[in-house]
Amino acid sequence: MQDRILVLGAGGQIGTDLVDTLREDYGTANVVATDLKEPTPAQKEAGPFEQLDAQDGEALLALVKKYKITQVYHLVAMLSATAEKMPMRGWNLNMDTLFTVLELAREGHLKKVYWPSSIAAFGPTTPKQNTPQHTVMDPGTVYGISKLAGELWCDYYHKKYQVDVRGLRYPGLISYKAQPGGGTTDYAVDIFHKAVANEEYQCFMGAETTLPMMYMPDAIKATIGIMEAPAEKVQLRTSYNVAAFSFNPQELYTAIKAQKPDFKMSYAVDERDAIAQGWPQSIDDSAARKHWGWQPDYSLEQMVKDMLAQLSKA
Ligand code: AKB
Repeated sequence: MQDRILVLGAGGQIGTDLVDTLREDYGTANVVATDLKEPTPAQKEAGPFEQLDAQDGEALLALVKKYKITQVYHLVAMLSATAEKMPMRGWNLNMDTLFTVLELAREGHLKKVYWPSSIAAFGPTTPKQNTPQHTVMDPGTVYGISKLAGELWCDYYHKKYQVDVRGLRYPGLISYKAQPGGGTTDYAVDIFHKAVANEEYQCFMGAETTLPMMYMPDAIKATIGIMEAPAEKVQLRTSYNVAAFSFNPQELYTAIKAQKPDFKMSYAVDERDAIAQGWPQSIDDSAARKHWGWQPDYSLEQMVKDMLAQLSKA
């Protein structure tokens, strides 16, 4: 049977790229994009799009039936920085939407579910270098707590109800098609927009605050990779560590400046730096590599060159 896919949060940073790639792989008509926001003319033209509040379980079930959906990629989330400003709303959104989708799968409406975790599921006493797959997890943000709890619920639904749910702990993601919204790692995208506009960038992250990061093509490759892996290879149903490279703002600035020598950056560090201080600096993703063959394609230098080239075209 042809898989039919529904993407929740399709207008977000990951969703925008993911929908394009899924449509290339599965055919436009087989990938339904949904988002809380009204579709743009481009989204309407690109393929099936439905406006949906992912917290509305009945509306979601109606779409699953209407389009005979077999897989859901659940990308709805309130990210770390925003959720710190409205903790209960962040918690409710992140958890309610996950339960809605897990329940649909438990009831037999879905064959497979994708749900993303994050490096935010780790915390201040987690080993910061080469953070292992299995280690101390003591997240210090509402977003991180929701990701850790979500991972455990995914594992529970898999063990107890045989729900085929798969997930990744994303590092900071860098992309040119859509802006991130409300994350701690957003500076690593904002900086490119300023560089291409020939404007100075004021960085909210401390110069030496190192975080694991990944270019979006690799994040999409990992996401579709784990979803297409044979079920027996996906041995962990919490979420897998995945990694590409790590840098701090000063190192990213140096890499951009090598391409754009006039680019200038200053610092106005805010509370997002403290969030980042509680996260890993580099990630051990050997379990993902061993179990289902993950490996990234882009280095920091390749990502910087491609970001500048893509944004300059726009
Ligand atoms: C954030 O900064 O909140 C996200 C994440 C690392 O999950 N980009």
